[in-house]
Amino acid sequence: MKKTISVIGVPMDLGQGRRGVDMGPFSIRYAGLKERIERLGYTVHDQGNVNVPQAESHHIHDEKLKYLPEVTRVSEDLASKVKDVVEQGHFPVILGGDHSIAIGSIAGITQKYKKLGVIWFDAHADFNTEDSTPSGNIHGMPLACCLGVGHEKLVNIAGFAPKIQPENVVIVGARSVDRDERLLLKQHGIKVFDMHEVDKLGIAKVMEEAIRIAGEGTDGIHLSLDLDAIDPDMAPGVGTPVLGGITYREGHFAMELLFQSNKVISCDVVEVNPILDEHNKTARTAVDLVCSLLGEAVM
Ligand code: Z70
Ligand code: MN
Ligand code: MN
Ligand code: MN
Repeated sequence: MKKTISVIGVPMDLGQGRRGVDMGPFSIRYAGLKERIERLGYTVHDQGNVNVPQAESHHIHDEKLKYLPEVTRVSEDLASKVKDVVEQGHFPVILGGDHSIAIGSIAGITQKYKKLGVIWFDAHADFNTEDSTPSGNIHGMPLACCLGVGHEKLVNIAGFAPKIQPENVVIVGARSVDRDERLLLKQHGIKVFDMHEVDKLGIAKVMEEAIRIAGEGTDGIHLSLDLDAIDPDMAPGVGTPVLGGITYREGHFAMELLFQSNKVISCDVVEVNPILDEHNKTARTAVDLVCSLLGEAVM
């Protein structure tokens, strides 16, 4: 019996400065997510969207942690929804919204999968704190928060910290990391396969290592897929496109290797912004990648 997939939308744009990423869940659904996954033989439950406050109705109180109370509230809500679906044995596919939603999704998943491995596919490292951030945007902080590094409100979502251990975490695709953020990564011993590493070793070797780091001795792997990891030619609809990313084919091959590992238990799909996109290309790339992750190419 195939796993049931639960889709949860999080129309979150408060973790960064550009409008439109709150429409990510709609654009990914519009690109045919449910139908495409059903065609692979899975049952899909769309759980709808988590409620996210409108930016216009709130103001920024702390320039180093923009919309902290609102992001905290959404994270708690998302964590409890994700916990419910993993307890039912479903595979959650959480649709952003900006990457700050991973704070809540991982807080939900780790209530069942206590020793979780995480593969963070991203052009960025998302390892800033309120002290290191150049922007005050919380979407630059979620990975650190999951490791217990950062503001106590964000670190303690769902009432416990840390959610994950540095030895089970790996970043793939990085090519835009801030100077202080780099020091934090080193200090906490996080393995980063940046684009230099992907060029040098090839995506197959990088993924083999990533699956080992996140998969060995853990209860499962969570894939946190930021579409800006993919090169802007196939993923132009993101807040900060960075040249020199993962190619379409490398992305698919990585997803296929993850499927074959049989260890992935959940994923986030984040930073798709249809306002900045070209005819929903980025959402379509996202759906294609999720389908490869679920075994489309190798069945
Ligand atoms: C920078 C910051 C960032 C996108 C994450 C950028 C963060 N490191 N940008 N995802 N698109 O502001 O913390
Ligand atoms: Mn206010
Ligand atoms: Mn990110
Ligand atoms: Mn990013």
